[in-house]
Amino acid sequence: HHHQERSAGIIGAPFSKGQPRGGVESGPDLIRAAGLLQRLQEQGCAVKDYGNLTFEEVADDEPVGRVKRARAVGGANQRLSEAVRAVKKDGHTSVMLGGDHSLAIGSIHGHSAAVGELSVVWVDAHADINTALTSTTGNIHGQPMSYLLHELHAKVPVLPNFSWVKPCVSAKDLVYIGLRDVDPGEHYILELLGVKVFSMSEVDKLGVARVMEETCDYLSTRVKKPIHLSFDIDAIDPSVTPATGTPVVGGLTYREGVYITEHLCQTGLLSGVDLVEVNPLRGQTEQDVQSTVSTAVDLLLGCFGRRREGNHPTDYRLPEP
Ligand code: HAR
Ligand code: MN
Ligand code: MN
Ligand code: MN
Repeated sequence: HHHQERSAGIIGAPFSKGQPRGGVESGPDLIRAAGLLQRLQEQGCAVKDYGNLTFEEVADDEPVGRVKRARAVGGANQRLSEAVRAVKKDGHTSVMLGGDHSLAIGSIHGHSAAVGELSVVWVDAHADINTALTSTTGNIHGQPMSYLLHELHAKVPVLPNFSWVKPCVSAKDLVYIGLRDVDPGEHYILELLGVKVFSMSEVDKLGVARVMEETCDYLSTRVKKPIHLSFDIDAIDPSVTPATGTPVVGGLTYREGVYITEHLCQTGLLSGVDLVEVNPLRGQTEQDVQSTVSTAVDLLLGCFGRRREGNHPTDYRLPEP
């Protein structure tokens, strides 16, 4: 059946300073150029494009301890948080096109500021839960969840331009899917907080259908909170989505990725989505970039009611001869 009741509010966040590789700031325009808006509309989804955010240049963004570009990342996320909050106030499901995964700080913060407590489904090869002090790289795209979790508040220093960030997610409301490259400090934190994790081992063991059933059972045991899906394209196997900054072998298949989005869509609770870490400069060939971008589009279509069995409008009429 038809889903005109769905509406997507799209925010481009062309930002790359949460990690060292240029190119990921082109993600939003590439995903749009691949036809995201038209294809969403064709499947009966209302779409409003809020355009791309612009970010201030920060002079003298010196490392804070090991953490790189804290001021730029803090400022960009503050702007993004306001933008996501506005999209939610307008009544849309927010869609944040990254950009690197540090942007989840502002996206989830703004989503929660608008609708209250969230469930977060984080689909990624990485846990992105390093604190500023456990991170060995200093890249903030490996840290966003640490700024958002109530339980880590006392372990996280306040970086310059981060004083606006207030933790807004509880560890019990977070589920990871697809992990296969987790740092020792991150593994310790996940165990300490008892976070629900479906690593690639669990995907292998249970299959994606059971992983999604268990994910939704787990998240809905108490009250049903709006779901924020933060999808890092590197969750998918690099044979399918090679154009990304930190590819890790052994990832989700295209079909498993799409299944995750279809299942979350069918809960009716999907309220905010991030699609991050598409980096055309990391592809070896044009085909690498094509495959990565078109997978990103298909994942987003799955979030808004696309079914592989096919769709038709509720008012569809067979032509009479
Ligand atoms: N865990 C490593 C770090 O903290 C690597 C993070 C990698 N990158 C991402 N995030 N794409 O999902 O830097
Ligand atoms: Mn339906
Ligand atoms: Mn990530
Ligand atoms: Mn990742």
